[in-house]
Amino acid sequence: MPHTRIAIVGAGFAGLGAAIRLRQEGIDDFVVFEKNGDVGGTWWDNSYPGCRCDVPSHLYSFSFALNPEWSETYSPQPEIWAYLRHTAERFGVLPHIRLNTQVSDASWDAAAQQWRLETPDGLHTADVLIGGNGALSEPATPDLPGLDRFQGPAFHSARWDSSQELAGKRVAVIGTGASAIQIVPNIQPDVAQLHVFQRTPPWVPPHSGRPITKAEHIVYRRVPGAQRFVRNFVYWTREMLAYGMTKNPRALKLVRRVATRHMQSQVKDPALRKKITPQYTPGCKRLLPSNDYYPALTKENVEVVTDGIAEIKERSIVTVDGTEREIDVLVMATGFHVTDNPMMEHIRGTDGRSLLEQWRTSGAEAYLGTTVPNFPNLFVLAGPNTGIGHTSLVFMIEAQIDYVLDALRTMRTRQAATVEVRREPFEAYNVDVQARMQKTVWNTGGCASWYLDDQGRNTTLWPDYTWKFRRATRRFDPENYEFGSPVAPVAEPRERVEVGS
Ligand code: N01
Repeated sequence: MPHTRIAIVGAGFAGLGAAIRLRQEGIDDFVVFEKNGDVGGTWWDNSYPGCRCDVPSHLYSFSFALNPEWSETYSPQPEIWAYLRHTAERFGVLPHIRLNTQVSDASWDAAAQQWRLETPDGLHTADVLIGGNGALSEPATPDLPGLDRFQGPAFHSARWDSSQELAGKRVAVIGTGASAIQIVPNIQPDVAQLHVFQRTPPWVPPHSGRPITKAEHIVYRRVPGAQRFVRNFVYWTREMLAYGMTKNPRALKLVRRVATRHMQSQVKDPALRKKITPQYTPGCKRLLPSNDYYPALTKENVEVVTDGIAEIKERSIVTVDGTEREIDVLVMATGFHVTDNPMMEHIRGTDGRSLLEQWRTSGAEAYLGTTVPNFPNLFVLAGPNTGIGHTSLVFMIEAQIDYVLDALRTMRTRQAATVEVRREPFEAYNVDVQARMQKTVWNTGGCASWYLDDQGRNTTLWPDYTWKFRRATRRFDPENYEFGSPVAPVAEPRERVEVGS
């Protein structure tokens, strides 16, 4: 059976970042399993019109691979994907990656002290498992009566069907989240009619994105430290938002004022304004900066529908007020399975129970978002309570990767075969996270969001400044872990996988 010291699941920012940093540590005995046909994770999955990051690129990139060539301050998806592909190549991790290889199950084998991974190529074992499969990887399609009866093209925003010509068509977009507000202005000029089905309006402040000038490119290429200076500046200005979101939601009044003025300047029709004015504190759901979303809603071929959807028919959508709208194409910009990510069901720990089963009553919990009792040698990247609503997730992922590398070093120096977080620090940590969460805008802002699980518990976001997470993960803390000694040598020699160059 093929065996590596480490197996990584996913080749997005998290999995690639881990792979690169392992190589930099001189560790080559690892493999990355990626379900898609190429690297990039969410930046491979999402290719809908107008897809771009809403965090500035200087910050939304690896600290060890700044890119002086970003064309805009907020990069479009093709550029972010190309950056990830190029970075994977540049740091020599491509030979480690098995594309089109979905890990369908991962179980801890207590006797062998290994993870057993089921892949389409058969079983693979690894001493250590790093989960980089991402929170926004499983599209959620709405549970609408009659959806399967629809006769025209219907697809999720993260599975955009570019073979479908939208020009001249009647299109429905369900949802008004981060994906929808980028799709709507980008398809509006081409389609005959656009029905935007809104359940909850977003707060939309002005967008500050702009092209990066030639002069800036020259400076970034030639002046060491210039881009890092801008990155730090962006980081600290973004961190100021964390004060309002996590400490004092009243401070978000300014955001409310700016976003309200933005809407008033772009939307003149009072009836439309009324429909799209949110009734919750800004930041409770993700803030969605845009300069072209509101103008698109005011166009003659666009209708914002706020009546709930009662039924989908072969060629139409019927709302609860009985109105039937004929459509040709249905776009579901309806988000992802985050707190109910199906992968949780397929990772099994010491007692054979899955993460889903372990988390059923408590909700998703990990120590520093990374390690879980009963799941030895498992490190989850972008795990529970590591998401953020105001800055770059790459910052959090890199902090976790440093922590994992230090854990691996500690295992080596202690000659430990296993490492598992102790229950007391794990519980104390999660009590503290939830206590801090009570003050945040996500819990007090009066909205429902994908940040909360079905018990209303926020298991997704980090409830503080991100530098505090960085500080907490800077060094591995062996006192909070149990270490296991190696078992007796395995009788049969194991087949080693040749990976890496
Ligand atoms: O998904 P969402 P998303 N009937 O869950 C609605 C990242 N991201 O793909 O608000 C009718 O935010 C739902 O309504 P409601 C970013 O982290 C980043 O847009 O629940 N409507 C909502 O309007 C983001 O937060 C970028 O009432 C239904 C929408 O669908 C995350 O991905 C770009 C419905 C879903 O919004 C997810 O964003 C894109 C139903 N049955 C994504 N079910 C950038 O960096 C759901 N909705 C720019």
